[in-house]
Amino acid sequence: MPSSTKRILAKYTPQYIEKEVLIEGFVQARRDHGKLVFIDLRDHSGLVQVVFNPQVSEKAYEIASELRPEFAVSIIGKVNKRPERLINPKLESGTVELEALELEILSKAETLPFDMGGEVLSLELPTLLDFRALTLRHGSVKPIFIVQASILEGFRNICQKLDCVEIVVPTIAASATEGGAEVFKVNYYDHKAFMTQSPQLYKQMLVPVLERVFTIAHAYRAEPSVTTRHLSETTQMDCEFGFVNFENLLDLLEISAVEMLKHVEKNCKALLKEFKMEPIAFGKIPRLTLREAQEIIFKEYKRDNRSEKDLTPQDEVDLSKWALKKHNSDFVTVTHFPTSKRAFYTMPDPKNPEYSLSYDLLFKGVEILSGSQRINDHDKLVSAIKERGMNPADYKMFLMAFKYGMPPEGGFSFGLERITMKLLGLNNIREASLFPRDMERVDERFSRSEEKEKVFQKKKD
Ligand code: AMO
Repeated sequence: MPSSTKRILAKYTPQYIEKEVLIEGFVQARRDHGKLVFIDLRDHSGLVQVVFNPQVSEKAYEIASELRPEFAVSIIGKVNKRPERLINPKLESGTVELEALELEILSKAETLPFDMGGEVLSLELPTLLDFRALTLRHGSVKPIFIVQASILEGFRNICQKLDCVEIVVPTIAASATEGGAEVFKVNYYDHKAFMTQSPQLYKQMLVPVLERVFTIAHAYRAEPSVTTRHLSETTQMDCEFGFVNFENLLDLLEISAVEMLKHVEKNCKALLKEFKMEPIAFGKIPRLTLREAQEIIFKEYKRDNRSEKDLTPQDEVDLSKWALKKHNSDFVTVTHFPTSKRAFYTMPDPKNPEYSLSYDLLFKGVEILSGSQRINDHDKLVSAIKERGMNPADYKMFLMAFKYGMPPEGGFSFGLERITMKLLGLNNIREASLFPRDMERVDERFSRSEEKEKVFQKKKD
């Protein structure tokens, strides 16, 4: 191939009618019509049809007979207008086809383990994940991560508008960041260390430094069960603000959620349509205390969970239905969870310390965010650590920040994969993670003895 020719993308081919162009990409499908060979060529912009005609180039036609799905190729060809009846309205390049003059195979591919050519990939989830390096290429899977990139961009944009500085924090820590048993221990040069359950402690330590911070961080949770909403490694989008009160925090979290998702709706219109999702309902977000939420569940859905310490997954689904019906909102904010159920750094409500100045944001039936006003008094924080049976010595660095002046502060954390899942109507959070980690897999599925398999199946949702 002449290296001087500039590559153009499939979707721009209609701008080059009657011109010679170079395109590069993968063979999506090949159709052999005897005298002619057709391929759909896929690059990161989309598809374009290429025709190999021996009358035009004997050599290219001959090489084309070798082509199979997922071969990477480089083609020089002439862009021809398609006759009216052959226009494909589903393709951006559907008004043209490329008549191949030269063809070079850049990389061959083995025979695929299943058909990747159709519009949908009808595979069971384990197979979809077992062949992740391949299935991610499919036209029904790849867009999930384009939308996910837009969520991240929307989050960054709103954080910058809110004057937050982006920080990068460690994922190896001296203590369990959230407490509890769901923590992976690391053998760190024969010292005790943990994978961070969240960026929590680090973002708080940065408040006296930068006042407003945000981070996109990996969080590791040794989840003891398998559900459709939990991963063992997840991506959290966190904010932390100094000099704020509880009301400010509720406003900030709601603005962040709305702005972030409006950004996605604006920038991924066509992709969201492909997932057949209704536009997001952005009515005024209702705010309920946990107890008020449980009253609604009792009255409207006849389940009496009024003394429970948290919402059940079904409560989250029903509350979201209620918020949509009554407030035209796909979001609902729930506040004041019992202090004993929240992490040690959560501020108890001074009016009733049994409950805390905490909140969750539900979106389309699932909690996508959690956070709180924090305890910013050093001694109270030490007491809260002790009350939970933990050792303040394990939090030495964290506590140092509080010893030397910490303003009233608070923040929140969004779960990236949960938002992606709900936004696109996916059934399982694993579909919203490029390489999901859970009890049964790190890249590859673990093999288990029959006995272990039985125990494992019991832990499934
Ligand atoms: P929390 O533990 O509620 O709070 O996590 C915040 C958000 O992260 C997502 N999330 C998960 N997603 C998938 N799999 C998991 N195992 C998982 N765990 C959490 C959820 C959840 O709402 N430090 C606090 C936040 C704060 O107070 O600022 C925290 O981590 O969407």
